[in-house]
Amino acid sequence: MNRVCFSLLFVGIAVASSSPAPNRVAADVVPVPQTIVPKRMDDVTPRNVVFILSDDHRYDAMSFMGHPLAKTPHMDAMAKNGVHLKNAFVTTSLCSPSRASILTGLYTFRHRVIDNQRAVPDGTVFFPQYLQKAGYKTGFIGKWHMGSANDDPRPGFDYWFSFKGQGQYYPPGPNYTINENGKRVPQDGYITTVLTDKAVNFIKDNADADQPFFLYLSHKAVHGPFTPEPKYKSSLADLPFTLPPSSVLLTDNLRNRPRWLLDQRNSWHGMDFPLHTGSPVEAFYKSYCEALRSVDDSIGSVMQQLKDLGIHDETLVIYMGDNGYMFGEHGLIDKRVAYETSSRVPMLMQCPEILPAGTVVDEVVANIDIAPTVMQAMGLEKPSYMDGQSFLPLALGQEIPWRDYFLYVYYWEQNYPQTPTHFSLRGDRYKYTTYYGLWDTDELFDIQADPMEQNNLIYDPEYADVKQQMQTRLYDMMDDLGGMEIPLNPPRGRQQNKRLRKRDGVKSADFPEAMVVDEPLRKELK
Ligand SMILES: [Ca+2]
Repeated sequence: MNRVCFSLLFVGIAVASSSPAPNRVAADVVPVPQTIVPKRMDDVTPRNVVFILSDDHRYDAMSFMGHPLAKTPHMDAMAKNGVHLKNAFVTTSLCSPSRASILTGLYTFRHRVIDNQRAVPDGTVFFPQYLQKAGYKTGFIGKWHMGSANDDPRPGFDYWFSFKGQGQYYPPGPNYTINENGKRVPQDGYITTVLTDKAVNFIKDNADADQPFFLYLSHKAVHGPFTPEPKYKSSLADLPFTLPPSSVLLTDNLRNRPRWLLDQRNSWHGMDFPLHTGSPVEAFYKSYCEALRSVDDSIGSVMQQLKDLGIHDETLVIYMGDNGYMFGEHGLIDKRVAYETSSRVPMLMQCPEILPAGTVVDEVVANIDIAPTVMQAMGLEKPSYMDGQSFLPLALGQEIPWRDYFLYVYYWEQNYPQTPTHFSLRGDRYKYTTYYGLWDTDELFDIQADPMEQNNLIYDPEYADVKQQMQTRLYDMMDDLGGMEIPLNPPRGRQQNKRLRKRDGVKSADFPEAMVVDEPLRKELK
């Protein structure tokens, strides 16, 4: 699957070196222009695109993946009738940063929406602005969640239906309202259904227009606290459940796991004190999968509307999650970290007119690729400043240059101090993660031999060269992409920093065995 590393920004990472190159010159980072100039592709007929995003849906929670709890017939149908991009990732596993990457085509260190607390910087360009400028009809329906101060319509959309922050599964009171094109309207019922109804109406209203449409349907579900629709509540309660093997408590650190990881187990984002409750992970997981059933129904409703209007086969539909989620993996809940279950997302695509049914794409695709992909489907060239690349050719079976290494970044949040800043590089076989600004261990995994990331190879002499190559490549890549500075923000909001005493809450984890010595290392100094 590895093809020649692709051009422009990624030229600098094509060749691995075993030691840092002091005279290396980083590739130029193309700045984001402030004028929107869409460039049409002569050889592409623009088509309608529906992009459906869900919240916190992990990559494997679909029934066709063999998941023990999820029931997702419409997602299964998308994979059967279209394309399953089975190695889909997000560049930062967190709601706002991931959404900003989808909308800008940029890495987090470039769009600078580094957490869930802050607004988008002035001057940010969202890719639907190009679509709108090209004359297409654009609609945004659902969770925006970049800036909680207001839910005013954002640039790039002809139709707008959105709410502040996370939104609500049910209206919290009689006066709760949603912003529809600048007017306050009540939320009439369960949020997934409300958003789906608006989406279906948008498609109906725009199907006969002279120009194609772009719909961005952005679900609140399945973000916690997980609230299933009444018809699905407790529908999975009786299914058997087992925690993942990586959830087993380690009472020492002979396997050289990071201290922060072992400490996080007893925290807001750990399975021993999840969200500071005593609730079992099993109950969380089942509610999550029950809420997901309504998202799956939403896909079914959109598909049915496309069929009813006779535009099903010509419309490109993309489904993805904004980040993964852990239910006991590594002793954690939640996302943020670079581990597979957190950074991987479901990605499905369907367009029977052009995409062969049952296609599986192996290449690593990401949230930064959505903007270029949608733009290509609508006959517009990708702006050169974007970090991502259209994966439409991959789905068509075309041989194109593609990334061979994937960069992941996460920036420490004062609100959730359990998870450190980290940078991670994932190739076909190895994954290297460094935790920055922390006296702790880095990690190296052979993800082919050890897909659950349990055996840290970072201290194994046999892998010293691999570690060095991955480290060099990671920093070269960040240099080329403009990621060598860490964005900072002042504290804001609550800090979830508590531990539960009865679960060893006053003790910190052991240092990794490889970092502990029994004798002085410099015996010549008395
Ligand atoms: Ca999310």
